[in-house]
Amino acid sequence: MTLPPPAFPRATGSPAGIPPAPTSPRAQRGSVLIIVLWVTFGLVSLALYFANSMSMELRASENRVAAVQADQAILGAAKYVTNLLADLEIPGRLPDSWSYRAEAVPIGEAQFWFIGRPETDTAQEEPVFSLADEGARLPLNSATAEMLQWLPRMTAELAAAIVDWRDEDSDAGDGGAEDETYQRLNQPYRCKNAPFESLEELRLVRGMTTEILYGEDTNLNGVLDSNENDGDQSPPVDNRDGHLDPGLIEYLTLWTRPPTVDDEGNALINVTTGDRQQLATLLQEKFGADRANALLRQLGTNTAQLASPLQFYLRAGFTPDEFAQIEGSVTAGAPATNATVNVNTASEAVLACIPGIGPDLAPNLVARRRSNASTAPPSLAWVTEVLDESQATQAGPFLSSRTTQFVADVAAVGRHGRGYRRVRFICDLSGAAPRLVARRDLTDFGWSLGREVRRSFLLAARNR
Ligand SMILES: [Ca+2]
Ligand SMILES: [Ca+2]
Ligand SMILES: [Ca+2]
Ligand SMILES: [Ca+2]
Repeated sequence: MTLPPPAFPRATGSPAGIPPAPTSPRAQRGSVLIIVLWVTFGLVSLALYFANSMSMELRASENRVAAVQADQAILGAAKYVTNLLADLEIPGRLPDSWSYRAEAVPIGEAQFWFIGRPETDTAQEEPVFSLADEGARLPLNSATAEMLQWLPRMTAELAAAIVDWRDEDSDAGDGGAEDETYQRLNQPYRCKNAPFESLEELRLVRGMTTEILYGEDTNLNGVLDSNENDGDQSPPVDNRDGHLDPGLIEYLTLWTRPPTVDDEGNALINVTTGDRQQLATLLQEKFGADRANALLRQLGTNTAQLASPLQFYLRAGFTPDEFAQIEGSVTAGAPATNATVNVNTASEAVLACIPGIGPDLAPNLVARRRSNASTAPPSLAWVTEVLDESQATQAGPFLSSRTTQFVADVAAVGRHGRGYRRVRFICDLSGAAPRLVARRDLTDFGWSLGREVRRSFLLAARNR
């Protein structure tokens, strides 16, 4: 019996009946190496991926921590301001900038700054660090259309529309806008017919644009940042003239209130409607009986037409020094409903809006104020060196010499200059104790601390 030939197992991929070449140990080791390399490569990629996402997470949480630190610094700054303003050396006047800390003030690992306003030069590129005077601004809820018209970027129609927005009636002023206009819009809404509650509300008024409201100063720091002087290379579109042309928001306020008490907390004496005996006592205490009698004689008994302390000054014939001593104790006219502008701090653009001053006399007033320099206590009397009697009488009801509302525009950063935050507070001193009456978060308006501060953080980061 013959045996059949041995059958070779058929290997997949081998031609039938041909045995596969035996794999050498070296080839096997090569394959394993490649597999191991791939696995290692995969593991390393995964590790790198997770490391990267962890480092991103770490950085994000560091930023969050820094932001919390900055928020805390802002709260600290608010406390600092209320304490500082509770004890003003010269009531009604912003404390001198050397008497408090306004720049890179440390609170733990965070720091804060007060963003102020430059005295004059609007071509300045680095911010001024100080508190600011809200009384330097024009009161939006009481300024007439004729006054508003003189503001930069304003038109007669827009001024009329602003007044229509806040007045109770629905009769449109000349070129203004009431319900009828707003109801015709694609997305209609009602005219408010009530006072403004925020300056941003102006964006609802017919004719208002973001350019008119914010102007070139898009980060609202009062100085010319590089993007605000490069034409249309980066927002905003600006005229590249090397000067800051701010928007309306820079000149307006909702927060000024005339004081009702003097520096000691006593009610003011109204020289128009108040008790004459009270006035006589005040004058006798300050200047003695003889001088008091002379002043009262000159004033006369018919005071019903006195509309302002400035008119009182002119009528009674005080010397400027005398008047400065009693100014903080008197008021005049109807119970003050109109908020006034501080003539000792207001800009030329704001003074130009005041009746009796206007754009012609505003530069003279500012020039005279600068040459007079420090007058302590602050006074109105010097205004009559520039305005004649009729101009001063016209301007008087709109002017004050002191302020009881100050601005703390606080910008803060946390650890390593991260977590930028900014909040603008209004501190009101018109009552018995300082009160924060308004708070506006300005973080979204972007970096406001200028190039120098940013550079110092970059340098510090490089040296870490
Ligand atoms: Ca109206
Ligand atoms: Ca700016
Ligand atoms: Ca620009
Ligand atoms: Ca400009």
